[in-house]
Amino acid sequence: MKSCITISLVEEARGGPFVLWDGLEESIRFAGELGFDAVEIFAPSIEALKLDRLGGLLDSAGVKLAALGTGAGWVKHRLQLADADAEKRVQAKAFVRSVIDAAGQFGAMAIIGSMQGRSDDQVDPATARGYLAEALEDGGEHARQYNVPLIYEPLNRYETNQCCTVEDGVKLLQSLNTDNVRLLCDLFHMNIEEADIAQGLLIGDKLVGHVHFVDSNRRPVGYGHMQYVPIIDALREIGYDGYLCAEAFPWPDPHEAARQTMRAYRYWTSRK
Ligand SMILES: [Mn+2]
Repeated sequence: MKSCITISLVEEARGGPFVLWDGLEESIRFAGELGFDAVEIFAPSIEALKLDRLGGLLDSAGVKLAALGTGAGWVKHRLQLADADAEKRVQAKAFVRSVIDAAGQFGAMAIIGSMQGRSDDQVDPATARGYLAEALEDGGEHARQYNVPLIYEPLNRYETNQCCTVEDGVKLLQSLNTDNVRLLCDLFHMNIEEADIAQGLLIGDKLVGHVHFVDSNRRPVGYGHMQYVPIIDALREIGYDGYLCAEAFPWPDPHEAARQTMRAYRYWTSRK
């Protein structure tokens, strides 16, 4: 299992669960200095990623790009994949494809989280789920050219009513024609929704494609009451070899949150 840390470039998301906030250059440099294998970036636009310079920044820091979030599609542009308006859904899918293209050139994955949207007065649950499935088919097949899966994240009930558990996510993925979508198992959401977090990971099995490594209160691992022994055991049991990525509040501050995440990562992955 590899280490990864989140970088946010989205000012509107201040207060959100991202660890590093010091801009692209400084955040990538700091992640490399602490020994992280990779970074996951939450950017307001493709332009903000400075794609012509990103490769050089990553190389000189010795870190890889693990993934790009698509959350700005919702946070900044109010685009979501289950919108009642067909034109908005087209725009949302195009935004996701643009993130897949940006990530793909670095061998990185795009993540569908808040862009999955939800059912509401205008879109009933089955229809919303159908719109989401359609978008995952589209994105999953689009990502194939880069030899990476598209990543879909079940969220807790306060953030979506599409899929809230790993089991529900597995059902959705199994209903698709494409086999190129994997699940993001975020321990914070799982702590709210799963009866048993380790069991949820076992249900996810080979469909687990990315992990958000965080504590019960969304602080860095070690600052809450999550029980990691069964979680790490379950990840080993399913042969998970992807990233443990810290998507956590920058508590008590970004640099200490990053250092604590690295201490916790080393502790839990070296444990016999
Ligand atoms: Mn997450």
